[in-house]
Amino acid sequence: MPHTLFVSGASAGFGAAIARRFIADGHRVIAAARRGDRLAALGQELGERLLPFTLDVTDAEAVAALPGSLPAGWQEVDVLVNNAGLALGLDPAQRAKLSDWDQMVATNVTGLIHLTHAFLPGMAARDRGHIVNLGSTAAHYPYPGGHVYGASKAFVAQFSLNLRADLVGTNVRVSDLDPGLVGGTEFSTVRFGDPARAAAIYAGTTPLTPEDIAEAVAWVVGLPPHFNVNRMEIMPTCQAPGPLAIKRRGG
Ligand code: NDP
Ligand code: 8X3
Repeated sequence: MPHTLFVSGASAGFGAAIARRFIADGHRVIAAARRGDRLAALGQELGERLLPFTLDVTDAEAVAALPGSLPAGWQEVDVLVNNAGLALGLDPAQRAKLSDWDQMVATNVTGLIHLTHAFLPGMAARDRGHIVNLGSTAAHYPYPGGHVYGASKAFVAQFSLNLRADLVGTNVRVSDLDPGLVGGTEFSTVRFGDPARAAAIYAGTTPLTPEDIAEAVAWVVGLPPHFNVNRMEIMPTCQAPGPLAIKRRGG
């Protein structure tokens, strides 16, 4: 049966790839992000089963108006993909900008819980639905400069499991998808504000792609209703968790 998905952060990267994949698989997608022109272009490309929806997930009022602010026929969302998110900066915590920390929390944590709060009651009432949250390996493996970004994704991982604790006994599923290095998105350009520095992150690697992430989401969502993926961690083969840091005297 075709699903109606709400994908946050669909104007670029993973979100656009997830929209393309689910439209190709016969579903309908509400594509949300701040850049309406990008969403309109995606709508032109993918046709009437894609609904462009301009939304800033940090706008609490606009998010609280959902799903009632969606057009008739689009309000019963089966799958919420909480994908909108960002990292800002890679300086050590003691040199980080407080405004960057605030924006990461507002988007990755508050935006995600507000969207969940808007759509979850309908899913529970219909006893059908799936929330797929985009976390990160940064939730589980600390790295220098990861501070609030990693912590925000740790929140996503734990929130996902806690939602499962409340939803057990219903047919509403929750999955936390935690990717490592993924190229072909705006993520590092947003993080550094410098395309050359962003490109250097992927130099000499074969990272995962946005289409790989869409494949993972399509698999998790396409599983039979009795099968819930709580958490899925994925990395490119060229990446692995590293050793703990040891600072040696004189080093
Ligand atoms: P991109 O920067 O390519 O895309 C991020 C998307 O989020 C854009 O569509 C952007 O759209 C949207 N967005 C950002 N802020 C807001 C906001 N306030 N309201 C609505 N939409 C917003 O990043 P990726 O596709 O790489 O990342 C997607 C998700 O996956 C993020 O949560 C990221 O943390 C996570 N992730 C990324 C990894 C990677 O290596 N790339 C690895 C692991 C996880 P717009 O600017 O138009 O609003
Ligand atoms: C994105 C992956 O390693 O840049 O979540 O934190 S990483």
